[in-house]
Amino acid sequence: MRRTAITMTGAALVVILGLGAGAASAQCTGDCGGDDSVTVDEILTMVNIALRNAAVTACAAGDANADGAITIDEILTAVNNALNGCTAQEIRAFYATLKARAEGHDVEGFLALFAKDYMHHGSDVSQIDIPVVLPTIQTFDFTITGIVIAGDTAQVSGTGTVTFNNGRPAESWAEPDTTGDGPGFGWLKKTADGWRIYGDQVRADAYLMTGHNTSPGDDHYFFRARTESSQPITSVIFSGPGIPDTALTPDPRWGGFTAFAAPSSPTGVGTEYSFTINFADGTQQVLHDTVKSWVPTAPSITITPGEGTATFRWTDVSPSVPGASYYWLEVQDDRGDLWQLDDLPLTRTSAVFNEDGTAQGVLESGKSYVAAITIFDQYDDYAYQRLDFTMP
Ligand SMILES: [Ca+2]
Ligand SMILES: [Ca+2]
Repeated sequence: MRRTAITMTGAALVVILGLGAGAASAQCTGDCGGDDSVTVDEILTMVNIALRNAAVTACAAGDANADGAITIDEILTAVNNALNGCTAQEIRAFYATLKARAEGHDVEGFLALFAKDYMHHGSDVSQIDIPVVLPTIQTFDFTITGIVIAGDTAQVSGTGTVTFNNGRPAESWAEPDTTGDGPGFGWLKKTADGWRIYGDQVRADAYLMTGHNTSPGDDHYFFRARTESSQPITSVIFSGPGIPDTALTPDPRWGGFTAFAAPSSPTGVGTEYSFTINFADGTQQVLHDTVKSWVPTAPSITITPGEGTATFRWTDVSPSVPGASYYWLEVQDDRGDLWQLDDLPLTRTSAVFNEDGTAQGVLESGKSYVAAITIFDQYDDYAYQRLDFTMP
């Protein structure tokens, strides 16, 4: 309707005088009066200026690039603001600033665009590695497809794409990012300093993986529940169908909190489990994750010990594992991890102890060890087989 009004302006040119240059302080193109909204009257004023029926001082806020003239693109921006509100323009400008600071490798300036109480899936701003990643950014683009404003917060949907100057493949992501993988650029909050990245305010990341132990004589399915957070946590309870409520405990190997729980039988894909997280400050959040897959089978492993080394061979079961992603070989002694090969391609079916020189010890004659081969799928759900072996 407001667009129609503009096409009629030729018949209704009204010069509105007396709106001072003070309105130029408004960020909103076309908001001649500085009240944070653009009205049809204000657009008519801009049209009059463009037709030279009025001085640009009649609507300094319409002259977005301050060149003393009002052009069609400035009128179109004002129309957009009339339709979508001035806040949308502020938010678009915010992402332009984000892009400029990212591509300018301005670490301090980029960090300043995060709210002080930013929190996204358990990560605060110190945990998203901006000082490390920003200098490697070539281009940073964010295409906005929608803005929903609620009070002093905004939920922005769109797509971000980043390219890198160090050969790392380009990355794209969608906002709102509900997976927790991204930094939560789609959640904004208006602070005294302007719009800032706020994150989803979820104070922990909680996720459920499924496991399947296929070791001889010990074939069973289980859940591996994990939480991670930048916030101190006092306790986490994992609960849902088929398992007793299970307390997570601090995970010395991977950090965060972990628990294993075995259902009597695998629950269906999509079954929801909850994580009741009690934070040290007395607050609580309940997060959820669902069963995404069960890996039906693990490779069979055979071990051929030799003089100070061992050869591990396994069957490639990836054709019978939907979304199979990679293998992982681990060797442990009685103290724990001795050697591991991570993220092995599915074409690999053998390895020789310490072929990459990363073992934390040697295989000693007469001692017993454990080897495990694990296959992971696209969700990091997994199945493994373990075997003991004794060195000759
Ligand atoms: Ca106005
Ligand atoms: Ca202009």
